[in-house]
Amino acid sequence: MEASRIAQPIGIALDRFIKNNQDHFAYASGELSQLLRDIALASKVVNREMNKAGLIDIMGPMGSQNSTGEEQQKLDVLANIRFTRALKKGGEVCALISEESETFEDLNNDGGYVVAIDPLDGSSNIDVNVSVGTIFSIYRRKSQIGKPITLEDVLQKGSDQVAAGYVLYGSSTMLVYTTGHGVNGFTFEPSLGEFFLSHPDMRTPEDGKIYSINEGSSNSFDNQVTKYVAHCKEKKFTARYIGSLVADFHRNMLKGGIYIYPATAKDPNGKLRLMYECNALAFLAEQSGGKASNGKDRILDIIPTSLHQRVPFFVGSTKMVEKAENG
Ligand code: AHM
Ligand code: MG
Repeated sequence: MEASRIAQPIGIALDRFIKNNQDHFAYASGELSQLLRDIALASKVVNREMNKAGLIDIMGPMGSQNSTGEEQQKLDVLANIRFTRALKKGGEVCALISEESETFEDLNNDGGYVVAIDPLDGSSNIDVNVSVGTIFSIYRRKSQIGKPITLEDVLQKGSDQVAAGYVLYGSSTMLVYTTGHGVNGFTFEPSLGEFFLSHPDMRTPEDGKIYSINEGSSNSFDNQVTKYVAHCKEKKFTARYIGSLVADFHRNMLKGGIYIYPATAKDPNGKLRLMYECNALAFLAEQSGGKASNGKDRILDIIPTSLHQRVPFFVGSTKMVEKAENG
């Protein structure tokens, strides 16, 4: 379901873009704008840490302390701390769901938003200098401001998202997000410390020729997925699997393709998490003209039953996802 799309000139700074488009938000109080800025700020800090990743061993082993006396952390833990801190200080978020925490965290009871985040997805790729990402979903809280957080606040379905996006720490760092009016991508300019609009109104091609799936598990794919992979080979599609969801998704959105993480013997419900991996990317996929499902049903319609619930994930070009769904 696409609403009106935002049109802005290439090169506009993220802050200005957010400000210019504030009246597109359902509740244009400025809080959601501030929240997006907080996420952008934290991502710049994480980006800085990421760029030093290979140097950490040189500068001091894990377990040692840095100059400000903090323990040196693995980057996914560190990213979680950075985002949590930024959202807590910002004040707009009442509850934070994170891949890194078993239960949700109460941040500010006066906040009107709930955030679900995977602070650093694909973090096993950092050691080998491969792109990783941050994925986030933003919801309005359902309970009254100031009252205790309820399960209804934290277990909202994907179609309730008011904004979602990702940061891709790749050959350049990009922030890509939607507020339900199309998808826009911003590239980080390190010397200025600012994101600039580089990919306005991103569109997923309706069809594509790239398929991304971990074929190492092909012995345990069900018939539907086995058949679809055979179809991709028959058509001589290109296989591309980085093993870093944000990077695979980003490439497919730009070039046309499908990403599948199906149910496998090891992960009977798939590996990926509904609340902070699939919902955000499903929202972005739909907003850019693509499609996302669990192989049968629309991801955004799934009513979550737990914070860390897993789902099989099929996302990308509409025609490819439809073909994969129909076997
Ligand atoms: P993570 O959240 O533990 O980093 O796992 C998610 C990652 C995705 O980025 C990636 O697409 C997938 O796991 C790869 O899994 P596999 O190695 O099983 O193919
Ligand atoms: Mg993850």
